[in-house]
Amino acid sequence: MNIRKNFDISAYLVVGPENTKGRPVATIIKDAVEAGFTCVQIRSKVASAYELIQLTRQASNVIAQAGKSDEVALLVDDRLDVILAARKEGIKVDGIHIGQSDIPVNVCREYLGEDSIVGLSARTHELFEYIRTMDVSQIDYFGAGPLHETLTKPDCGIDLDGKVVTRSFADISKLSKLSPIPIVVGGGVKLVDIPQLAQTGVGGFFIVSAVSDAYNPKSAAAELVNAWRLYKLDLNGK
Ligand code: TZP
Ligand code: MG
Repeated sequence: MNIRKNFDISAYLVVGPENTKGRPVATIIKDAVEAGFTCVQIRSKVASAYELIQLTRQASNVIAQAGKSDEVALLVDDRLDVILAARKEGIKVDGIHIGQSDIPVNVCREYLGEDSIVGLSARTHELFEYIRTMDVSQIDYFGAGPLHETLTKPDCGIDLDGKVVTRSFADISKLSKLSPIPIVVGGGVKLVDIPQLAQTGVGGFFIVSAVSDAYNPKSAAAELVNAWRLYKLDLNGK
């Protein structure tokens, strides 16, 4: 089964041990997947390679236990080494998420193979440039944002003068129309943003704290998924 072909970025959880208020990462992932999240990314700037491999193993097991290994993609942020090591240990990891200062797309593609997912984030104005000038055939989706300033990643969207530049729904719609590949938007996204975000035409939303910080992550995740489905349906019905 090639998950790259029916990859769904509509409800995309990004999570690591620094985001869960001390709760196990695997439990948050289980809640999100059971609530209908369609993609999971392990992201940690503090965990060791060993811990990241363990987290990836647990995430892969949780997705398998939910019977969703063929539909919910498991990605790792930045760490090509961790993905390759995890695969060596027999863990099903579906791909990588990188930024523009990380390992280049073509290198990731070469090491991970044609069936893997490679996602790329960049600042929105850089994405416009990227779409105009670069070959996007090796990339499966773009990550864009932030929609709002976020404590989870305070430097997200920071400009040359040190100010955070957030993205309007109009910017996001424009990007979505121009992009030959799907866009997932994150950075400060909360439940109240979902109706408008769904109307921009993007492929989905990515979330850290709205799920991993929640008192009840499973019901928070379910509300997000249901809102997205509802407003997408509304859009398609019009
Ligand atoms: N990349 C861009 S913003 C962000 C990442 C990982 C964090 C988003 O976190 P939150 O808590 O959903 O604002
Ligand atoms: Mg990165």
